[in-house]
Amino acid sequence: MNLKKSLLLITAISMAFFLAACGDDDGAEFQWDFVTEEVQGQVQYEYAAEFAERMAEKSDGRVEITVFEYGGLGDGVDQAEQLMDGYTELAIVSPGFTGTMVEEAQLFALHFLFPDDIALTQQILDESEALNVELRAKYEEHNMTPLAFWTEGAMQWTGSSPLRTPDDFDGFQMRIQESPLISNSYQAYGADPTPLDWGELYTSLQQGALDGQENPIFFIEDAGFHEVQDHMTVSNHNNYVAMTVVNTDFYNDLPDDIREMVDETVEEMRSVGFEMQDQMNEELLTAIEEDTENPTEVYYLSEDERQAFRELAIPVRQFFIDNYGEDSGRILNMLEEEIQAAQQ
Ligand code: 6CS
Repeated sequence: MNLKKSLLLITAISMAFFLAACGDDDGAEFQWDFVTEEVQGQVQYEYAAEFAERMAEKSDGRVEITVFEYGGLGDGVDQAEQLMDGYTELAIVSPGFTGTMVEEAQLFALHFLFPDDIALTQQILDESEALNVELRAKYEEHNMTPLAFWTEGAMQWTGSSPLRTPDDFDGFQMRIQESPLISNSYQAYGADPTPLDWGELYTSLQQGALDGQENPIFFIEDAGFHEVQDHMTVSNHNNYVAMTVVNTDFYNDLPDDIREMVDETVEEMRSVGFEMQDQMNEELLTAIEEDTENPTEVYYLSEDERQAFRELAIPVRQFFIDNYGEDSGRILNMLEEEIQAAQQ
């Protein structure tokens, strides 16, 4: 992190503490910060806001949660680090941003791993022992406890040029989240991946510094990326997985009744979060298709076209096992077996 960013971060954290201290007057016994990587109207923020409301109600006002939009507390990596260090209590974290801390969590960067059926994917995320026991333990080594893994939708590509075959990625300047395995996944297609904070992405695409990016449809529309990209490819090459994460010490130190309320709310939010992303992804696909002011050609890859990408993506799994974390092979194999069983 550079000096300017560090100063901004310190100011933002001090402000948060100051506001929390001011809040003591209203009597809430527990005052927590819930940080998200998105802004109002987007899935993560709306999930956290709903979570906060439910906790306030359930606890009769004993728990007050302040929800933070993306932006005030640094980038995705900074936010994960603040949670790990206990500056914040709860966060929605994209595993991509923890790739250098929990190497095994990079498995979410593997393309064509989860089923195309998004409801089945959510069921796997809910029930997987590989994720909810094994990977959770890896995060807990870093003082972060993922309480839920949940989908924000299938990921699609946007580009300044059409993206239909691996050849179209040759030399393509692809924006990625800061995660080594996401980079490997795009290098396998011949692209030139560049990590960048999403806050700077619109301008980079607009100015042509980057050629394209990947995200779920709701995010592409809401962040306006389609306005500065002529093409969108419905590739369903991966699933955008987010995690509801708590600081481990904070969570373990909670009184039993309050911890049970947190767990109960996490359970309730599984279907609420799923519905939120489902509705937003559907509505905003229509919005992109009907936006005549900023026309974007929407292309649906055929199964044969997807197969050409899948063939290049499969060897990345071995690369992941060989290079990222001592338990990556064991956890990935376990997850692949769970996926297979769920599909039968
Ligand atoms: O592309 C990104 O970096 C952002 N995309 C989503 C769907 N949520 C937050 C994340 O930082």
